[in-house]
Amino acid sequence: MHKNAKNKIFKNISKNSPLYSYLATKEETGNFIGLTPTSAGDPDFVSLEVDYTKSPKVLLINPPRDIPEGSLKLCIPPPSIAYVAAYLREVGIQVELLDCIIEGWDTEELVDEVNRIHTFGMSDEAIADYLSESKPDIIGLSLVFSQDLKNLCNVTRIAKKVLPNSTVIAGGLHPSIYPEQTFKYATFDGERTIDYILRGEGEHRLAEFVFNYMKGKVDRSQDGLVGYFNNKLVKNPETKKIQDLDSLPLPAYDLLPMEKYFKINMPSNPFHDSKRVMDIHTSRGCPINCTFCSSTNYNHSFRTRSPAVVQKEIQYYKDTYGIDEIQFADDQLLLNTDRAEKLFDAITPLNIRWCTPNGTMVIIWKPRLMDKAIESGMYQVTLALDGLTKESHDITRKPVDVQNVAEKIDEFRKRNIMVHGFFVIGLPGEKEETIQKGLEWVKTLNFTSASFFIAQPYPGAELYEVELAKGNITEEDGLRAVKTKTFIKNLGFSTDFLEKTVNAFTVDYEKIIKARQGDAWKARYEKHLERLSNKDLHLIIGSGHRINMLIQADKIEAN
Ligand code: B12
Ligand code: SF4
Repeated sequence: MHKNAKNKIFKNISKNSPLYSYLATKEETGNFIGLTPTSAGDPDFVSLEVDYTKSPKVLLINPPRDIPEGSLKLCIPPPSIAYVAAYLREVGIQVELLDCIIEGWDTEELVDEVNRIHTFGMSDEAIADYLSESKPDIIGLSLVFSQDLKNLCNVTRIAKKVLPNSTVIAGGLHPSIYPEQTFKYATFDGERTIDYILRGEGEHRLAEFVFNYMKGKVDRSQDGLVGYFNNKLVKNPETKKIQDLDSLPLPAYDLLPMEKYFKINMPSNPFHDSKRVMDIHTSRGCPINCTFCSSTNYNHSFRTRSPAVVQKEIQYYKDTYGIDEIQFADDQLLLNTDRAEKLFDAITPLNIRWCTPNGTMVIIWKPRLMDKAIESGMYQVTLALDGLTKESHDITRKPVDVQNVAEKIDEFRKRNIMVHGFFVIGLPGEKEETIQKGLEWVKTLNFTSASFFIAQPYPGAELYEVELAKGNITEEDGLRAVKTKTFIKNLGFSTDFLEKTVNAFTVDYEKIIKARQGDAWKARYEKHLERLSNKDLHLIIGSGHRINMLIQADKIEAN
């Protein structure tokens, strides 16, 4: 076990689990430049049967997505492949991007009748046509959500069929932590359709891989590389993280059809305030260790970009794309308060609106930080309480000062800021009475909107590993896109109670908010409700009864 690993692995994670071995072997410190060898020991080159006399073309793909019926089809230019592409391009590698979601926006298919799950994005034929036209030598696929593992593997299947000599590489959180499972799902008729997995941040690793490829070889001991050699799995730990995030070029969004995203206009917070919106990441990582979160295990060490560089990035998007809003997608935008204040000071002159669709921690917000944030353009904040009571926070390890929550919300509301609440309900160890008590308390809070998530075991999270080890879930449960049900057995309270209570409360709370806000509610959502109801835009998947809560709340009054 690596010397730093002990602090991060909680004793409840089984020693036999992939997450344990992933955490035990990785170190999150150190810097490296992709062009120098990153092998843990000496490089161990293996010959590749490729034509390395020409410069290879790399195609990076964001696969189609699964979502439950009635959900809003959120869609941003994918930062994962755009970041990796920018670095490849900077070091002179020919690279192209394909976002199957935006390119197949209107293509939807019901893939799970029981759970009413739909896949949207390019059809198999469209992907095959694209590949045979583009003819990349190396195809890199990105998996952001575990629930899309099958979609990623379907693309690798098509890739190997159309271009059998291409080299196929997968990356992202899920393949990094669960490489064996990823290879298993990508095996069709006994043939593996993924050649390698590159664990962790892909910028430097993929560049190094391509440079070796150009010499006709692969380094079997490359940092984070996983692959089969002579039919034996070689699984190298990911021991390096990029410390100097400022050294990375801006995501290569110019390789994506940006106007299509602006036209669809469904970013992370789809109820935005402005017309042209982009997501932005000012940091990576989160050390908080909430039990239900996979992100903290994948990127544990918190690293930041400097305020001046973020300011330049926003200015660039303003000049290039005419954006008028940004949405911060950091896991931990505010962890370092001093830096957050400097960031807000830096963006104040840009005259831009902004919000935090991702949760921020309630305990961090103090009046001075609020004022600086608001002065710099914040119009909405998301407070991630996640648990409903002190007992639930003890279970999740989320630090929340429950007694101050109401006051913090009121402080924001006094300043005319919209406040969204995040709640995760139904964790093993919670009780019916505490859930009910907690929801009664939520009714007293002055949120302007809230999301109530039924706790899901996301692969990479401690919750997933613990429940899997106990036999309360299966691996398949971690790959479902279902959000309105729980698949965790032996919760200690009735599943029926949980699902009915949470799903009904979601709509009830929206009604409470709507009644409280009166005309302001309508004024805020009118344009969005109108847009969502336009079927030609395909902004909501399917047409079932589990439609978005806002629309339900709106319909209830109309009826
Ligand atoms: C922004 C975000 C969203 C946004 C949009 C995401 C999008 N891309 O469309 C929105 C708000 C829509 C969203 C929604 C949800 N999200 Co979310 N989201 C994120 C977040 C914060 C950032 C993702 C991101 O863009 N990162 C930035 C890029 C640069 O990082 P990256 O993707 O990891 O890519 C790097 C490496 O992984 C690697 N890499 C990636 N791809 C490839 C490919 C190759 C070939 C190589 C070599 C390398 C490589 O290199 C990249 C650059 O270094 C992540 C947490 C996180 N920090 O990653 C959660 C996260 C992905 N979300 C998560 C979840 C659970 C959800 C929801 C299910 C929540 C809910 N209950 O509704 C929904 C589901 C949405 C859906 N499927 O419809 C989980 C997923 C867990 C899992 N195991 O599946 C995460 C990890 C958060 C968590 N708490 O654990 N999300
Ligand atoms: S839920 Fe948020 S605070 Fe908790 S570990 Fe994940 S990113 Fe950090």
